[in-house]
Amino acid sequence: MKPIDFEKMAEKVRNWGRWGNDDQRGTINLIGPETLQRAAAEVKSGKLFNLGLNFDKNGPQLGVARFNPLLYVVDLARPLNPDRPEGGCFNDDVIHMPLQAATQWDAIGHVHYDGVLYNNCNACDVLSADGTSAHGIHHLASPGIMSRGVLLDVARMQGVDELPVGFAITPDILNDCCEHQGVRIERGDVVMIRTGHIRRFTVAGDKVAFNSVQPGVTPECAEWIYDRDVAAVASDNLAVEIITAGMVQEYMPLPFHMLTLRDMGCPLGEMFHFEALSKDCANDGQYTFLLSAPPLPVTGAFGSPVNPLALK
Ligand code: UVW
Repeated sequence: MKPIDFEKMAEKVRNWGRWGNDDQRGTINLIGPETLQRAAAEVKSGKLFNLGLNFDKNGPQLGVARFNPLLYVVDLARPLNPDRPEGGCFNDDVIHMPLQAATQWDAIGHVHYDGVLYNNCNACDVLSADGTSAHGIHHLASPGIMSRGVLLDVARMQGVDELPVGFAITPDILNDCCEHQGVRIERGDVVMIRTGHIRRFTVAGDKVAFNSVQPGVTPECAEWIYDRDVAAVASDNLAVEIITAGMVQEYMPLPFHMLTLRDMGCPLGEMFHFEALSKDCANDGQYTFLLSAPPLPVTGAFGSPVNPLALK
């Protein structure tokens, strides 16, 4: 992406100051009582869908820094009364995991560029080895992320289980998908974009392919999100945006991350699992639902695991 195009887009979508200079919640501020009432009105049949991956050692991670969750049992069949081991017992455990290990929210402070985070916060002033004092995930956990969710099933619209790895989801494609499904994005919605890419891990079991080049949205979709006052965006791939070979050499790698998180203050949900929901939406034609996806209030963290629920 040419620097000039990026700068123009960044200026357009920048929400700094929109909710005050001390704002920590970005576009989650767009979710008010009216949005939640509209979200609740989407509940018609009582069908409930889980949109999360399990957190365990068989997760999608390959790396050393981002590794799969490790569970340790620290108390096993421990008697409440040590003199009566045949009496009541309990089991306790500890988990060691990157907050980005599987289905997760990126906090607004997850990325920055030019030394500045969302709302003009200087990175040197707020980031430390203890986390961040600005735009940490805990700010999105109170009261939490709940809204109307809208599934944009791009893979299904294209007639495939998984979009090809180089497939770029443009604003025109998002518009086509809305029209195809008969939905309109409203202020405060959480837009959930299905690429099918997660199946390369969940169905084919190919973690290398899952962590490699992949389909996703183009940077221009940040303007589309901004124009519709979307509260958050989630997808079933690794990074919401398209990942191409050699992207790290570009002027601004992960441009959609930078435009949404750093400029717009719009949280990103990654590795959401839409397969069961997608089938049901295609069957009943209802692509909108009540979404409950509260992050864990980990103070000063750059992200959080989440177990999102969609209720129709
Ligand atoms: C990076 O890889 C930097 O971010 P994410 O996990 O949000 O895709």
